[in-house]
Amino acid sequence: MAKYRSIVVLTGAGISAESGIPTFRGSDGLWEGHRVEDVATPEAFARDPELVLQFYNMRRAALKTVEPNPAHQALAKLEDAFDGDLLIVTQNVDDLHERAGSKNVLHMHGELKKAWCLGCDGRALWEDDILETSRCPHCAREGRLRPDIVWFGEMPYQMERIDAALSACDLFVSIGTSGNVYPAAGFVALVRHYGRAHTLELNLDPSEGSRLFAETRHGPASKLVPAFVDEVLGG
Ligand code: BJW
Repeated sequence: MAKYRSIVVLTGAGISAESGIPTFRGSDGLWEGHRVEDVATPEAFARDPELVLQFYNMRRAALKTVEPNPAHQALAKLEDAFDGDLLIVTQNVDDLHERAGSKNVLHMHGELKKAWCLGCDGRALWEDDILETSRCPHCAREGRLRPDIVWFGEMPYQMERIDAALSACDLFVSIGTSGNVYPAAGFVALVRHYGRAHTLELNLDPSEGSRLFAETRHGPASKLVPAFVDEVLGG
């Protein structure tokens, strides 16, 4: 019997690194010389839509070549076997949690495989390239689609639901995130403020907020996460 009743797992780029998706701030984290901060903003999209669409088209296409790894699979196994509540809050825009079998996943920074129409505010599943000439499937207008991604300066999705889960959980686990980007980087402090949960970091190396966690384990997610899941399920 697991000793926890309500778990929130925050994931970042590090959990998908071993699937072959580059992280943002690693040595391979640049895209053709651009920092993510220069591409992932509404201002960059207004200035150079072709460049920004190309950045996301390339990453959407690359998704077809990668698979979930043992860390994603272990979290899906945890959700399946755990008799309490488990919510995965991911900063990742890939679909590897879902493809591993996780169901209770919240994409706070959006999803690569969705397009958002600035004309009618509709969202649509989008598997292929978004072009400046693409037409919205809802309102049929041309040239109003953007990737459904939360850029710098924009409000991440479902913050109220995330806050409710953080306040109710008794275990908060942060996996594969550098702790550079807010509000996600502030979740551990918030959980500590609520005062009821154990806090655990699983990351390749200490994150920016590492010292705020009650417990930290460092190493590759493909090893740390399955071991953590076995521990939780083993009680
Ligand atoms: C492994 C591994 C392996 C490797 N195993 N581990 C000052 C203070 C507070 C806030 C701000 C501030 N100045 C500006 C802000 C706001 C801004 C912000 O945080 N800026 C910072 C740069 C300072 N934030 C925002 O604008 C956000 N919106 C906002 O704040 O709205 C207002 C608000 C107010 C109040 C409440 C709520 C909201 C929006 C942020 C949007 C972020 N978007 C991006 C790009 C879009 C998605 C995409 O294109 O994919 O999201 S940025 C990019 O960073 C992406 C990621 O989701 C995000 C986080 O990166 P992540 O996942 O941590 O990746 P890395 O590469 O940084 O780290 C990987 C880690 O994995 C490393 O530690 C490795 O060691 C590890 N690793 N291999 C385990 N095998």
